[in-house]
Amino acid sequence: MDVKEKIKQIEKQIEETVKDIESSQTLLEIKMKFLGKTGEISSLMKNMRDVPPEERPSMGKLLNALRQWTEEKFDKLEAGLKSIELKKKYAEEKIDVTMPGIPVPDGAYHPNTLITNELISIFLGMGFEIFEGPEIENDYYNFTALNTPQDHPARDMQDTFYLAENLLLRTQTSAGQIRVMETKKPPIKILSPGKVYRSDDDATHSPMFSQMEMLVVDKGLTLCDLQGMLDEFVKKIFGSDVKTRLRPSYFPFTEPSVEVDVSCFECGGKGCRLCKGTGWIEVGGAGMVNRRVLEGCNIDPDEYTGFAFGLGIERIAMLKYGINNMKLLFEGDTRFLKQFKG
Ligand code: FA5
Repeated sequence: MDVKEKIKQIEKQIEETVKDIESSQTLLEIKMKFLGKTGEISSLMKNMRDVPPEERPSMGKLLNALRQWTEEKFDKLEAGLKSIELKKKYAEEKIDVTMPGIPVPDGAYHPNTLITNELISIFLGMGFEIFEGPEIENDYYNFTALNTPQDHPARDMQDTFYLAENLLLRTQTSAGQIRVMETKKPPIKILSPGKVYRSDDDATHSPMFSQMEMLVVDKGLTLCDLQGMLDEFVKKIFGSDVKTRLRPSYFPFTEPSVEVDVSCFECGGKGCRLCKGTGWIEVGGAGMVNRRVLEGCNIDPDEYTGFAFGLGIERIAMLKYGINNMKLLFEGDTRFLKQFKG
């Protein structure tokens, strides 16, 4: 067919196809049919090779004019359609600011987080710094440097998860005491929260739980300073009427060692179900840092003394919020968790 004829035909075809077009997407598809790499106009241009050389300039002119005409036509149509589509989109997306909102339920802090934050704020207020040790520890920091050598019977007090011969999941945040004393010289005032692991599982014990450790090393510290600090912290967390009591105990890394009891805040010390009739509730272990531990960290025990205290966060949360099963703290049941608003 004669090229001029073909051009006319294409123009007519374009006019007809775009006549009723309503979407810019369809327009784009049609545009490709004519102007795309394999489109009709491009094919015509490729056929120029077959046109005799003397006719090429005039033919080229005609084809360029067709191309330009087509491009302008599609551009114009596209602009018009896009503007209609945008208006339609805006109309559909119109926001009625008078409509009632969709309520987003309030989140709640986990009881462990509440207790941890409370403890941190109490101890930061007393001038403590925070230290976080690793959860995967080696035997040295978790036991040996804490005066608990390989064959020490106290290793049986904490059923340990071993990862390799010398590598374990720490059983106590006390491991952090050594890491701190190795690198920092007294005066030391450290608070160390974190997860610990033991092969232990019942209503009041979990294989993974959280502890919070306090360590103070300075000149002239005595057990009275420990009791003074405990009194202060216990009153802040459980109430101003609550008293503390130190009971003799044993930990290899403290000497003397004590168990820390608080007077039952439920019955005021008269005896109830919570304190099992004793009037006292145990909250953690403590003591004066054993001089062998200080020596191992190159701190002179004749110049410095220290005290340490370790408690279980879940245990404090259970006491404070009256939770009777530790499992509730790990199950993630939102019916339970949403009761705790911080
Ligand atoms: C210790 O872990 C010592 N490191 C504490 C310490 C620190 C003593 C500094 C002296 C100086 P104990 O094994 O008693 O002590 O654990 C401390 C607290 O962790 C307990 O009072 C209890 O509240 C909590 N606890 C122990 N085992 C579990 C468990 N399986 N699940 C939940 N809480 C636990």
